[in-house]
Amino acid sequence: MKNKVWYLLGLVILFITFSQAQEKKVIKTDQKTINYLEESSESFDQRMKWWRDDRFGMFIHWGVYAIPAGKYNGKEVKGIGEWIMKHGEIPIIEYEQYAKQFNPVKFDANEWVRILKDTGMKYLVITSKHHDGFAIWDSKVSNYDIVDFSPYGKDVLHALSKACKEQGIKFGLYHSIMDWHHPDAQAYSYLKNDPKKRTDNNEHFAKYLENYMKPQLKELIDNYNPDIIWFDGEWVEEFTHKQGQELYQYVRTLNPSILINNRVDKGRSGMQGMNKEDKKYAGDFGTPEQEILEIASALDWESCMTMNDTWGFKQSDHNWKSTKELVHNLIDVTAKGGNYLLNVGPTAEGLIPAPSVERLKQIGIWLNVNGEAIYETEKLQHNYKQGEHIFFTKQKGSHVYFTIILEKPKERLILKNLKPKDNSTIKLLGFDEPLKWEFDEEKGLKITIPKNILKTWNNNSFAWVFRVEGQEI
Ligand code: H79
Repeated sequence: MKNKVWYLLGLVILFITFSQAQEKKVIKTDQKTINYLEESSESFDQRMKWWRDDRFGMFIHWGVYAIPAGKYNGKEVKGIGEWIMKHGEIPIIEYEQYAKQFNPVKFDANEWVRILKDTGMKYLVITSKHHDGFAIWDSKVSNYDIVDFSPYGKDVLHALSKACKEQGIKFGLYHSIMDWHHPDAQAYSYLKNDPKKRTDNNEHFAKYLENYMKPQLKELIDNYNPDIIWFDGEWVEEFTHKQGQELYQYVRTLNPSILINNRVDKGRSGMQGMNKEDKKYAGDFGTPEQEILEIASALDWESCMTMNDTWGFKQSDHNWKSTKELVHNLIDVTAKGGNYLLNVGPTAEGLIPAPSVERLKQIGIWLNVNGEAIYETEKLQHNYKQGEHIFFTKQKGSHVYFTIILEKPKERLILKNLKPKDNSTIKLLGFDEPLKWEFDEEKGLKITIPKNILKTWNNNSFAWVFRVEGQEI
């Protein structure tokens, strides 16, 4: 009897060892055969296609910081809301008390995705983990998450990824490399000026990457199948260029079709967000933050921006941009070949603030009429702009051009760079009436706008789009 038990046990051990060896072998060969850092331009173009076509996405910064909402110990803390832990110098143990209160009972994933869709946005990027280290999904790697640590007890990312998939919206995750909560990752944030500062920060940080961040990313990719991983906080000094490249490789190995921003590596030059040119850095697109590139770029880029002055909800921030400014930004970005990722910071209860909802609704009304000039467009070969208030885009792979004017026009609009096809019709989107036009090699294209149409320009016009079939000159 005893012998039999030993024999069986031996078999089990042999089997486990064998299957583990097999598993390792598979992972190794995969990593050897595909170097994702050296992708052909065809494969890159194919992977980027949906993102380039979609143009407009919603950024969501949501986490524990929505509870203090900018105030600590009754005092207003300066700066962006999601940085309150750092700017308010809140000790970890105190910040954890906020996490213990996080109970967003009004959160409704379908409602958020409905708002996003009605705005005309096509993809979502939400903070799975911001710099404060708190996870808004049910992580098995840590207890510091919304299910294990907070009264709410429900997995927000599960609900949101499901709602997005059901409603045809691409789903992305923002994930911070910097982490103010994990003991192995804190050197930059808390111990920097400490006389007892660790001298082995790099080793600790490497452990945090291997044993914590990567397993969490694997969970996220396995469970929620995100289309984008949007890294941030890559500037911490312990994080290296080599680790960045490995991280890129790691994520693509888990899902080859995923898109990854350039903050996965150390290439970003300041808030302008495009890569420095001295090395080859990992990452699929540049990330200008709170700004729009001055001129078009041949590289892919996405401008992320707040609607007021904070990413995470802050009670006292009422400095909202006007809808007109937001629509103009979307046009400016699109004409320069970029994407626009516009942020909302929901409250601790789980609601998108009313001033954001109002603006999103208005943007949606504009896009409903004029979206043709934004989605699936490309930038013009020569001029994306004429003067300060006229922008151009072009329907991909066709001869249809869009002239977008940001201010009320006069009765005649003169364009220097477009030659319409003979006998073609020029229309103003939203109006049925074909417009009179004349073309002269020297003077350019002259479009006449009837008075009855001109009269309809009002505060909610934001911008008008002329559809011209022809060619660039
Ligand atoms: O998540 C939002 C913000 O919390 C986060 N990024 C957006 C998307 C953010 N973190 N920090 N900041 C914004 C401002 C920090 C800028 C700096 Fe730097 C970090 C200055 C020096 C280190 C930017 C990155 C300039 C150089 C590296």
